[in-house]
Amino acid sequence: MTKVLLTLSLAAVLFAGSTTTRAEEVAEITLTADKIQFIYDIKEFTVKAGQKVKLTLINPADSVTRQPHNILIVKPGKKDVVGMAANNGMADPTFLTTKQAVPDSEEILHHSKLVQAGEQDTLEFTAPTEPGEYPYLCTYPGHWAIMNGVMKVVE
Ligand SMILES: [Cu+2]
Repeated sequence: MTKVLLTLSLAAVLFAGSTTTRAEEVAEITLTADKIQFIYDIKEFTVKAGQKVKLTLINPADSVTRQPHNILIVKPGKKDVVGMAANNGMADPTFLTTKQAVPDSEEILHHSKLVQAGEQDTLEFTAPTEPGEYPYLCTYPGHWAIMNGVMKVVE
């Protein structure tokens, strides 16, 4: 009888442990913009579907280009559409100020502000529940074609 109870309680502890690790663990990701090129230091990262994500973009204080950067996470396959919309955004005089270089597009899931050299911005969001490859890109004019990467969402 004692042995059965002991086995049951051990199973309960193991079960509780595994659920807390999976569902409540926050994925903390930090991307740093390059000092010279218009690229992020990380080309891809992986999160779990439905996981809480804390994503920080750092623009280094010793940036040589002094370029501002942002980060947008978009729907699968929509990097080019959003990038082109950013190119067109330049016609809008508020694009780099009020809009923070974020184009009007329904394909954008999350975005940061424009981060100046020596600053950073953190996005907190819940990862999509649908697994897939979600592109991220910087929509400061002229950057997105190379300043991009992929957030992989897995089960
Ligand atoms: Cu950029």
